[in-house]
Amino acid sequence: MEERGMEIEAVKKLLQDKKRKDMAYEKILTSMCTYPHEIAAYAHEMFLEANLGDSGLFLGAKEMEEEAVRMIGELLGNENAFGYISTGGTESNIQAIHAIRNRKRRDGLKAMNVIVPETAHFSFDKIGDLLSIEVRKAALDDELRVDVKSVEELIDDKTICMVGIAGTTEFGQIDPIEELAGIAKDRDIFLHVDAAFGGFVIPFLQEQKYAFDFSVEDVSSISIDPHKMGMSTIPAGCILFRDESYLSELAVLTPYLTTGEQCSLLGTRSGASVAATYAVLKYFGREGMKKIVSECMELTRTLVQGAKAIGVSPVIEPVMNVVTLSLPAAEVDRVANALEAKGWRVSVTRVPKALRLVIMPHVKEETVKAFLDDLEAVR
Ligand code: 0PR
Repeated sequence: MEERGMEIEAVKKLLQDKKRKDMAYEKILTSMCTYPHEIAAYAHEMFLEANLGDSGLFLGAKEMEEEAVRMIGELLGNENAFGYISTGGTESNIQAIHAIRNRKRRDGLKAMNVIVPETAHFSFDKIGDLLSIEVRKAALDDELRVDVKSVEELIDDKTICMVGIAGTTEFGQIDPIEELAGIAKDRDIFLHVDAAFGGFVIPFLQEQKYAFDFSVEDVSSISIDPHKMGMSTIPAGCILFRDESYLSELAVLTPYLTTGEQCSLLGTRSGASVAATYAVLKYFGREGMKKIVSECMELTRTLVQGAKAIGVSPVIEPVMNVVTLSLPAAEVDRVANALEAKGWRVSVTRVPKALRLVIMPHVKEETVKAFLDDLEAVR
């Protein structure tokens, strides 16, 4: 830091220079984030200073958090679910496993394990590390859903939790949550559903309905991210528990604050993105959210049809707005690099190796057409 500060206009100029180096979302086909809706940006700015770590000082922000949690719970089949607005899927996943870990640790269990699908997001590797829990990875079926038999084989008397994913990061696939719930019930195991991406997509799909949320009796907790398909500002996730006692497992006493205890992983936390989440949910309603998802799915179909027309097939028929395209293994990186050279941002999946595209609300019809032209040219 310099001894003397700069003029405000000079700082603004610095910021503009930096902003020019950031990519605009238009040609980004790798991201699960997008432009926040304008009402989200408005709400965010209005509540910039609100700290929900000391929520007795910011009663309006606190009310919005409670209302957002209620609205999201209702969307996921239980308006009486318990939870809070987190910083995203990673924090929500951590807190779900943290809660059941604490419960089992009090019961005297040691050397615990959790079972996640091979497709699980890397946040579960962080969880294994942070909570000193073994993370066992279950195999997939042909459609890249978790193989329930493989999950069953991995269960032992130290298994405290199974995870199902509703909208896998790489393939946008939905695990068989009802079947996992059947095992959870029989074996009395906590079942966490990672719907960080799919939570704001699956309830609005027209073609097919999937049971993945609290409407499935033995689902214990769910992660869902407003900062992905929820059109909110970053950082906004949400962790919900069916049973309040699990949220209580996370409580830490905060005697000198306006609140007696905290269940969040963070201390100081943003009221701004909570306000943004609340504002978006109020503004769109179910109808508005359905329209966004329908548009993304329509473009997803256009992309898949166009790809097939030039001889490129999807790895699985897209279930949601994530498309993975099969190319000969030796060609995937070359094609991805050639597309990047044309200004696109695409990613490559691990197993099977394929080109991955996420069709977020910033992707428009002309973008898909231009992308297909470039794909045809470089393949
Ligand atoms: N669970 C699932 C199913 C996810 O897809 C993700 C993130 C998480 C949990 C973790 O969420 P947070 O990143 O909010 O903690 N999925 C994307 C990914 O890692 C996130 C992302 C978004 C990556 C934008 C890149 C990007 O540009 O691929």
